[in-house]
Amino acid sequence: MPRVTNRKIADIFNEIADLLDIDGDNPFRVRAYRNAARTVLGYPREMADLVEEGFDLTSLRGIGRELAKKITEIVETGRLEYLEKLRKRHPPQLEALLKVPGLGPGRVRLLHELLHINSLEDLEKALRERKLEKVPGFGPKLIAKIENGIQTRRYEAHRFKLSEALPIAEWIVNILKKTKGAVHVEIAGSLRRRKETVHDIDLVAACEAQNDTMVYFLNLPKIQKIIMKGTTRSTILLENGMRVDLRVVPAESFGATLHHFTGSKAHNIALRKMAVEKGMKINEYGIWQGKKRIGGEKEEDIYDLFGMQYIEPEMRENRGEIARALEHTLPTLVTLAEIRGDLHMHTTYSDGLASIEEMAQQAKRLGYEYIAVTDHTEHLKVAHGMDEKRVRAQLEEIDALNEQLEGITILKSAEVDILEDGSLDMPNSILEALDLTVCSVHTKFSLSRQKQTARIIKAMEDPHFTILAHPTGRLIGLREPYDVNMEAVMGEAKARGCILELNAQPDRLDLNDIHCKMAKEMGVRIAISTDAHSLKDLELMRYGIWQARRGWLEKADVVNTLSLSALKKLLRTIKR
Ligand code: DGT
Ligand code: CA
Ligand code: ZN
Repeated sequence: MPRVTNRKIADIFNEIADLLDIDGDNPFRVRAYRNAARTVLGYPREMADLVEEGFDLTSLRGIGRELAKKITEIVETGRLEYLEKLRKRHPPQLEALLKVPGLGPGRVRLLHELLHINSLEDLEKALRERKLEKVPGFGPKLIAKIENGIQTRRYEAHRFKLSEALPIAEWIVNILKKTKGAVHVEIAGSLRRRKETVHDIDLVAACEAQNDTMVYFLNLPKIQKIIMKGTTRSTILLENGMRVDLRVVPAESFGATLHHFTGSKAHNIALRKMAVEKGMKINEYGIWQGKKRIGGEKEEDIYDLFGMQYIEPEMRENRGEIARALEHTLPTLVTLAEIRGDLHMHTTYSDGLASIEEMAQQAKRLGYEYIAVTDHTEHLKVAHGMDEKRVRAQLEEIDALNEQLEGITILKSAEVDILEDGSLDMPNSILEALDLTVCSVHTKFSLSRQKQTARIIKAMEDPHFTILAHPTGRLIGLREPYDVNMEAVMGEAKARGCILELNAQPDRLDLNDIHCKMAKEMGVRIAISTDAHSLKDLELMRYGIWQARRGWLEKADVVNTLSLSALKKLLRTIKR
């Protein structure tokens, strides 16, 4: 068990204070918990150490026998039974209400008692129905503050990674497809556009009038709460906090509804405007000329209306795709089937879970022609003869495997650190023996834009530099990209023939869609790689493909669509 920090103890006490306050409990008790939280947080030593030393906690300011016992329990078990009991008595969504600006425990209690508001959704509904105005003390100023607060909260609200939402959406779609009366069930929204993060799961179903689809939807396992319930539209909240929306429509309007709820909003608005200019109307129910429906059963109907090409969902962001579709010059987006190899992966030689041979066999099963093994060299120092020996051993093993294996070729590579001064963390004697390198920044993320850019460009000047791995270093929702002049980096890559990676790990997806499009426009080639650390990870390629498609990439832009011989030829042009 990780050691309990003072921060965690203080958080627990504050949460207790909030919940007691909502209950209208004795204000002195509430204040005692808040004071205790402050004492713990401000104390220079860790409570965990004090407990271990048998220190008398009651000697601390504001800590009596009861609170001392609770601190000991938290330190020893990592939890507090009393808090868990309190939580059970309160709707889990109440905590979210407390965080809305303008709402404290007292007001949350009032809303709970008078209007039965238990969640953000309830609060939004009450705002829409103008019920708050009747609550004592809720003047127009406070209501405006709450309304704004909710808006920003909604904006910042937790978004889910594509890889978290998609499997759940696919699971639900598969269940609903089998229900009586279901004709089509499809994922819509940002999830269908394969955005790297999504706010919710939007589903659209075409059903016969008599169907079981909605009933099954409302009875899915793992529902925390039904937010809205109707015959044509319902919204549920899953236990993991994801909202899922289902719309059920007749088959004749399925295309129009699917199109509408796939978005993006900007893409839809642009098309609707064009329809109006032609004296027609597009809405979620169909395409209309006056009161007459002239299409909408299929999504293609909408694009056919303007004589334009069908636009893939990944491109529907109003970033120029409509003009290109009208000209019939849309890119032919790269597909998973076109991928012939994976150029970034780790084996048991570093922190991977599978051997080189296992990775190669798995890649072959996925239909690939080649892989590059790119174990880390972070700890490889020139002086460490042993490490160099180990790399040599790996290269020999690869030679032996290439002799022995049929239908798959293993390229010799390594993930090489780019040091702060822009040099590559590996001796030339080894670099020379590799087929390609995957070079990455793993340290000094906070260098100035100018220094970071110069560092990467300097690294590219090394004749052994092949691919820039995860070029911005971001981790979605966890770490911002480092500050770098991407245009300058791409300019250098173009000049030297270096490749930029699109790392397919769902929490990286680095490059992002905008940068992919920029690379394409600048003539810089991309390698879509999984950075796999296990056999399963090799299947993450699809996430990279989707991101590439959002960035308009075609087969010709992606180096690992090349055959082995074409790739080798390309690598020779980079290695000067
Ligand atoms: P998200 O959920 O934030 O990840 O992104 P989306 O694009 O899934 O947005 P969402 O769930 O609010 O709405 C789904 C689609 O419905 C959206 O992409 C386009 C359509 N839509 C929503 N609101 C509007 C609107 O006010 N006007 C138009 N034309 N379409 C809208
Ligand atoms: Ca959505
Ligand atoms: Zn890696």
